[in-house]
Amino acid sequence: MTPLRIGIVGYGFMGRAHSNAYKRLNDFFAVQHRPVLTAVCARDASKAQAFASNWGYERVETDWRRMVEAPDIDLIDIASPNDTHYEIVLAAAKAGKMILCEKPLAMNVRQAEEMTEAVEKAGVPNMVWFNYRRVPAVALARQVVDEGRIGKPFHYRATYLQDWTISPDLPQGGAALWRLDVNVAGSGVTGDLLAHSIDTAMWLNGPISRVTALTRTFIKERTHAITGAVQSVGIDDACMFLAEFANGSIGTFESTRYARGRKNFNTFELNGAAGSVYFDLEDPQYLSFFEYNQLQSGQKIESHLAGWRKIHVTNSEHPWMSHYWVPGTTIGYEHTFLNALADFVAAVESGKRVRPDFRDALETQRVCDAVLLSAQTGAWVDIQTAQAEA
Ligand code: SOE
Repeated sequence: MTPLRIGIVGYGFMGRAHSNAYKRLNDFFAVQHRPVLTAVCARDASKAQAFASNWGYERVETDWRRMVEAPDIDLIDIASPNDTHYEIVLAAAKAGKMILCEKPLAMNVRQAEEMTEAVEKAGVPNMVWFNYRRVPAVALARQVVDEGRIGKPFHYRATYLQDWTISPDLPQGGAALWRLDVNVAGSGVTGDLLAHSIDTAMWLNGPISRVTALTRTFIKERTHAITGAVQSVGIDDACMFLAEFANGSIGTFESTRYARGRKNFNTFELNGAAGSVYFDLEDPQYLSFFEYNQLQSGQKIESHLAGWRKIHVTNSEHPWMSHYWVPGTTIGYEHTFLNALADFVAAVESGKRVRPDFRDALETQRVCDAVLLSAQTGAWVDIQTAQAEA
């Protein structure tokens, strides 16, 4: 087997999720590469060392440039805060490394364009960790769409709700709460949560052509965890937007971190002339599907038995499930990263394009930026470029 020597930047929640995928890849997927946990990089050497010891990384680096240039690293994985992605990607592409990057790809479209150009010019395999595409039920929704079972689409409806920032006492900034600091995160729920919803939406229903948005910052000032000063809050705590898709359907997107009781409530529904699909990440083993397919005298009608079916997406025929347990048994959140990694490595081996790559993530970034601009101006904003073909 060929070693795939990993250098990861960041040891937080995503550093753990990705590391778990590297460790389990060969247990479940018959690929030719074997990930080697070579280095973890972070500014805090002792925390990085604790992470390295726990997950089995061979060494610790405190300067990402050294790690990017190290000859014994094949792949750079960026699991650090959003404001670090740009520089690391440009350097890693220049060094000819494969690159996996956390979402959102960049702080803004300008950065995302440069990053996409850099990886394409360097010809390095790249992928962005929009992991929810790799929930088997979400991938089954895509299959249902591809099979023409939704028919002409009319509506797309997405929500992504959490509740962990409601307390005004929560500081902003620092290792744990950088998502609240606009200088580090770039935006609030738009880049952090709606980027997921937009990626899924465009994957299922095609490009978004224009948007109009409303954002709200409920708590205007928070103490900064690093400076200790009370500073104004620059992120969007909540965002709602309307979208028009290029295929003529219309969509609503809603996200907040102030929906009391909602922890990671990521849902979508797509309604077409022939059928509908509905998914809820808090019930992730299921895809709900309504099919308008009862035939009577050659005509489609709704019979007395028509209704939503809740498909338990755990059969071997379902995406990725044959790699795990027996039908009826479930997999979890961590497997979405494992599935993504397996697809990435298989694509490296076959020379095929893996999705979502930087070009896909750039299109998502265009929508995020358009949403934020629309929220500022109150106007509809067109999304300028065409989405790469799926
Ligand atoms: C935010 O709370 C967060 O951790 C996001 O950053 C992740 O992308 C999402 O999957 C779960 O929620």
